[in-house]
Amino acid sequence: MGESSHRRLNPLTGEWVLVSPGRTGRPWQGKLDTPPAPVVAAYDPACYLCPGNERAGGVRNPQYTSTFVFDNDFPALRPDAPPLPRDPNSLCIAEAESGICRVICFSPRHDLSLPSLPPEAVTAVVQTWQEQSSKLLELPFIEYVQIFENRGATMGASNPHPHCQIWAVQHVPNDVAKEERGQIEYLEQRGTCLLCDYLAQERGGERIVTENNSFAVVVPFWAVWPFETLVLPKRHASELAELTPAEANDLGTLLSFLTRKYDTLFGVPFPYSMGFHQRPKNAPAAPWHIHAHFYPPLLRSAEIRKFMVGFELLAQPQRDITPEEAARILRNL
Ligand code: H2U
Ligand code: ZN
Repeated sequence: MGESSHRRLNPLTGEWVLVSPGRTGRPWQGKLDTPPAPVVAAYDPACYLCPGNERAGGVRNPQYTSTFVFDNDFPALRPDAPPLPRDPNSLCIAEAESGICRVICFSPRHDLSLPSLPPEAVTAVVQTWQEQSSKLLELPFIEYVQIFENRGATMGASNPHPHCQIWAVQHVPNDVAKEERGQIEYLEQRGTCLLCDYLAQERGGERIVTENNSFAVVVPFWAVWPFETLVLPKRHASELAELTPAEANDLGTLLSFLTRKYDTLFGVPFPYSMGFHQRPKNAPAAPWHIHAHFYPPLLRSAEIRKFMVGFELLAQPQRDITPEEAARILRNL
């Protein structure tokens, strides 16, 4: 494919990304982000998430020693959204959406994050994701559980204390529905799982970043963000709760390793949004292959980020550095 502009298809979503490798040398006189000051204190008396402190809603956190889960004090969704009237002739269509929003503190330590926590503490985070996910899916009004982490102020994280969020929702969200369609269509056409086949095709290839016994990390052929990665279990599993203790441990170790690579890349705590896509409650297991997406915005340094604006916002995503080049850089760190 070389240096010429081309577009690549994301078979999960059916959407195209424009790849323009010739553009990376262009000058930059635009916005420079100032790298965040490093977090040094293991405990911050002013932090809403540290053990023993009072949260913004007035509730006091316990003296937790591992992970700690609480209901978001400012939830985007509540369990009891009242039904809305529907006019079949109107183009203004709305539906009630119930849900539950929670926050998971990864650790009592204010100054650590996925890359600096001991790998076994990251495994404890994975186990908490598993427990929360299965508990929330048991609720009759919950159809899908989205776990995600916004890391860094540039990604909108409101607090440096290591944490992630869970939004459990009544309806399957857009991106998950798109990926579900892609996976179901592939299974119907080929009789096999899309992501099992994709991983088999990538194994040992130039887009693999790292792997262990149960998981592999790849910069997908269709990646949009400069250093985007896809984390895949090697065996077919469709939800977090299905992972065995050994697999949860392998996932913890892998996330710890991958996030350390990210932090090494530009010598700063690497900002990203990451999260898992897993089978919605009433979806079939055969096409659904659980995976995590890491979407980091940084492009060329701690200061220069990719903006999804202009053509990207109005027409189609575009990237400069090729996925193969990004994978090579990450692999060699
Ligand atoms: P983010 O950093 O990704 O925004 O997540 C922090 C969440 O924590 C955010 O959704 C919640 C915010 O509503 N929060 C509380 O529930 N209680 C607090 O005291 C502070 C923040
Ligand atoms: Zn804290």
